[in-house]
Amino acid sequence: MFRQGKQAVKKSAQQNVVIIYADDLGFGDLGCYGSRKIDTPNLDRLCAEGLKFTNAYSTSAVCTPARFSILTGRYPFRNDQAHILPGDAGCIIKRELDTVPKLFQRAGYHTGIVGKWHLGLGDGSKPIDWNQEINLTPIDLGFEESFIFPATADRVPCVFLEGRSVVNLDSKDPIEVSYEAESPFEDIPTYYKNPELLRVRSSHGHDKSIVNGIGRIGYMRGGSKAVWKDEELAETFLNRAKQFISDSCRAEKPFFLYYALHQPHVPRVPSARFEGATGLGPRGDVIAELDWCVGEVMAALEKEGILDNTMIIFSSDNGPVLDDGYLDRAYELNGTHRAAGPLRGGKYSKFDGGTRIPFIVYSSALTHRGVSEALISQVDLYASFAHMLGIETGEDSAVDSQDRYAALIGEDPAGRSELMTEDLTCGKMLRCGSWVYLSPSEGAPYMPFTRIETGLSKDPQLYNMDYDIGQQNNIAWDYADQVEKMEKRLQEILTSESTR
Ligand code: NG6
Ligand code: CA
Repeated sequence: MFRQGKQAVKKSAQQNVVIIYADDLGFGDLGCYGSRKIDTPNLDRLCAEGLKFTNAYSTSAVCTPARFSILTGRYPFRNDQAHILPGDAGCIIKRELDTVPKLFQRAGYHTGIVGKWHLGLGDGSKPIDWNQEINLTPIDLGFEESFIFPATADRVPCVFLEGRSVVNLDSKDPIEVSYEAESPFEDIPTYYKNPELLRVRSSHGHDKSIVNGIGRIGYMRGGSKAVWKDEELAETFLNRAKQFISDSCRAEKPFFLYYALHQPHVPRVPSARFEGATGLGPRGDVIAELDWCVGEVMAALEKEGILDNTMIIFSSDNGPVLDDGYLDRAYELNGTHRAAGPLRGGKYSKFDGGTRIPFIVYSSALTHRGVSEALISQVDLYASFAHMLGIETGEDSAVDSQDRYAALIGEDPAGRSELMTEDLTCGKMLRCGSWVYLSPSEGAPYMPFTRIETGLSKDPQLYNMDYDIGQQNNIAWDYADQVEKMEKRLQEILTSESTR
């Protein structure tokens, strides 16, 4: 158990909570985090009136494990399936596991998820039949309302799921999905067979089914009425989020909404009004669109008269990547924009660019506004919300989650004493105070396709964040004692117990 700072639990007024979770948004992508190339007025407002964290981390440099942690309060290593999942994977969160939405449910909240899921669907006992009700979805894990897409915008099936069922199913046009190397469906358009259908070419992968003129990961047949239009994704999710807010208000219930945006993950297809919104091409444009979505949610809360009684937490699942598999000119048009800000590496990497992410809290419960340097992890939301809601948690719930409510509302400037993150290969990083330790691991130091430094090295690495935020000087050899101490601590965490 690493839960610390358990304080006398007192019930505070039931404020609504909205988590807005971006996909692959970097530490330097927003105006309020230093970008001069992308205007993000709505997030800048959230920041100006809220609290901006500069030492907040997700638990992983990729999506599925980070999402597993934010929803369960457990580090990804607790679940050996917590890796980037294909679109037809079974759900990796067991039905009986405690989750953040279950916590809110216990406190009498109306709970909902809108947006990207990417934690698998169905109990895994048999392959998913997309034409039937699916037996394990977010509604089995604490979300009363669920409107999601299954995996990522670049993975099939490119459909929405509401509750247990695909939206707009047509029994005459059943949906079939395959993640085999070769297409089992002869009659579908595919990347190499039908290049004339492509509106953007891939730089790596994304060369199976063509859906809406875009090469995807995996093959899909059928479901033509159910397939989403990429340029409408943002508005579809936004409208659902707004609907959930107004339904909760009509029901006169406090609510918890997990609004998982798909931007700026690839493929980056903004709606027409955001095309060309920035000079950075589609990646910049979808960040401008993302900012607009945040503004729309705030406006919806304002219209209902509940903005003051709503805590908004904005963050991202992992760091940024420019070329993540499509030739959308993100690199060529990037200019002086630094998606990871001053941090080294990006998505996938063990350097801070992989997991140190924007994190903003907006709430009338804030006792301090401006900037917080407190060290916090997304894994802490579970225990912090439990504190906020006045709910005792089971011994084995959310074993890695620490109650950092005081840090979240600006009362505690320090936060955690340590936290752990992982890279694509599950290599570990441990941060203790200003020290960042990267444990030795196999693997190439550079991912040529994405042009990202992975941080992988057979040598131990130690950086001091106080004067080397860009992780340029490995001082492991100068501080061998510190390295030894941190490696030992890492092993202690990794062998700590959890019965589930
Ligand atoms: C990679 C994909 C990348 C992205 C990532 C998952 C290729 C070549 N690359 O395998 O495009 O989908 O998986 O991203 O297919 S995440 O944000 O969901 O973790
Ligand atoms: Ca992601």
